[in-house]
Parts: sequence; C-alpha cells; structure tokens
Amino acid sequence: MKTIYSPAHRAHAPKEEFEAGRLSPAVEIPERAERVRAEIERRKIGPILPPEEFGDEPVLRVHDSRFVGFLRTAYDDWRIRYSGDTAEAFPSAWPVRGMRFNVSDIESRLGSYASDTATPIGRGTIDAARAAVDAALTAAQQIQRGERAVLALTRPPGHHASADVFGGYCYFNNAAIAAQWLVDRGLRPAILDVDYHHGNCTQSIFYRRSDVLFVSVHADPSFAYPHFLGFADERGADAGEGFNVNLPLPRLTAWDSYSQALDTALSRVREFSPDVLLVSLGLDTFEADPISHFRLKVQDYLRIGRAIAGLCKPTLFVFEGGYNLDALAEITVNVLEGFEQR
Ligand code: SP5
Ligand code: ZN
Repeated sequence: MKTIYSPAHRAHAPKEEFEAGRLSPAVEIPERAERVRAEIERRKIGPILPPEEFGDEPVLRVHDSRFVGFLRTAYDDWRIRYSGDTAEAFPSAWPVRGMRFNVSDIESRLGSYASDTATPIGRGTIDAARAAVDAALTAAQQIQRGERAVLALTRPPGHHASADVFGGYCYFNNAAIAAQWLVDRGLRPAILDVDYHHGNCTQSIFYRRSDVLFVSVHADPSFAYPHFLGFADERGADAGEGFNVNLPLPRLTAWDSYSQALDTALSRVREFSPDVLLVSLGLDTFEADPISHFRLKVQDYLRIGRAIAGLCKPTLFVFEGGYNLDALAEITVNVLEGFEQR
C-alpha cells in the first residue's frame, strides 16, 4: 500500500490548547505523523510518496472562500493586532444565540469561524493544513488511477472542519475535499468515519446529499466531544435523507460491541455500493488514548483492517485523530496490515 506524506506537516506544531478551564500541552503534535511514518518504513508497508500540489480549486469546492482567506492571513492579522507577539491565535468570544456572524476584525473572525479553544493558529498552520489537503487529493488521484488502497498520512486532521468552521484540531476537511474531488470525476464515494469523535463537519458538508454516504461509529455525543452533533436520529435531510448514518456507542466500549457497530456500518456501505471507500481513520478508540474512553486493544486494529477489506472496494485511508504516542504507530499500521492480509 502506498502512503502519501509530506514533511510540511511539521510546520504546524501547536504548543497548548485551552481545555477544561486551563491551558494544557497540545496533543495533536508533529510526533504523531513522524512515528507512523517510521513504523510504515519499519514494517515495509509500501512506498512513501510526496503529495502533488492541486491548488485552491478543490479546496473551494468544499470550503467557503472567505473562510479560506481568513485561515491564510489569521496568524499575521493576530500578530499585527497583538504587536509582534508570536503566540498562537485563539478565539475568546463567539456569536452565540441572538448575536450576529461578523468577520470585520481578527477577534470577530476567530469567534465566527472557530468551534472551540483547542485549535490554535500558529505561523505554520496554514502551510501544514494545505499540505494535508494535497496529500488527501494525491491519494484520491492514486485511487482514481487504479490503486486498491492508499494511506493519506494527514495532519492536521480534518473531520471537525466544515465549509466555514475550524475546530477539534482541524482546519480543512481533508477527507471531504478528497471525496468531492472524486465526485467531480464521476465517482460515488462512501465515507466511513471510525475516529472516536463524531465526524460532525464531514456530516454537515454532505448532510443534504445522496451522492456521498457518510457513516460514523463514535462515542455518544451525550458524553463526548463534539457534544452538539452525532446522535443516532441524524439521518440526512432533503435528497440526503437516509444517506447519513450515526452509530454512537457508550463509554468503555470494547471490541465485542464495537465490532457489531462496525458490521452495521459496513452493511450500510455495502448496500450503497460505492465506487470508492474513504476511511476517516482515527485511532483514538484505543484503550490507553489520553483523551478518549473506549477500550480497543492493539490486536483489534488488525480486525478493523480485515473487516474494511471485506468490502472489496478501492480504499483511501485518511489519517484523523489518535493521541497515545507509544501505541499510535503500531495500531495505525495494524489497520493497514489487517487490510492487506485479506
Ligand atoms: C481529530 C480529533 O480527534 N479531534 C478531537 C478533538 C477533541 N477535543 C476535545 C477533547 C476533550 C477531551 N478532554 C479530555 C481531557 C484530558 N486532559
Ligand atoms: Zn478524534
């Protein structure tokens, strides 16, 4: 299996996130992708190739142009506002009920576009986020050209970014941009999201459409981030009714019940009969993940890979979350190896 990887991700190296009332060390850090890349080399999964540049056009098929412009200048705007301070940009006020969306200055833009205080914008954030998009698009192009399976080793991740929202460590929705690129080339993709956190913004992007199926297995938002979306009764709307499937699971879910939900998800994908399967591959379902509360074990990731391979579809894995640095590389590559064994 080919991997698409760019060292440009290292330019996004957040220091801190504001969470539970305090600043804590960031968890979505460069070492994540570096460890996975090293493990792919060590276990000889296949060649590691750099992304091609696709330009803005495929990004603007998913994201609002003012939002893209905001991300491009946010760090410089922040520095000008706070006269030379090199600290990362964070929002501090939001237009909630009764207030107005407003993008007149950097503070109002941060508040209007951000969904949380865990997703800082630093000097290198935009370049890293763009390289991640290019990695996902290069992987999509490989699939279009006949590859059976490709990994886009993307960071920052993407599934908590929508047309005009960034949050949950995400800036551009890598998987959604790749899916839209495939739609624009006449293909019918399904997206299976197995990150611990619901892929709220991938859901939002495709919610009213029947040309992209979105299926997610995740922690119930009644106790887990993203808190405000991802419930089982969200089934799609308008033309998209029935093309959004959420399978929320309780705290401490282990393989026995996880695998049942995964089978349900895979059955729905099989019924849709996509040309291409995109997997939003989050590894934060691991039993020792520092921010999550499922109980999957190292060997369970081989089983996830095998189960996905059972669909027999061209498969584009797009890397999302997963924060246990000691296990992340092993469990990621277990999914890929499980897939290849089938
Ligand atoms: C891509 C992805 O996995 N994004 C996840 C974003 C989750 N952000 C909030 C998580 C809150 C977890 N709180 C646990 C406190 C541990 N110090
Ligand atoms: Zn996650």
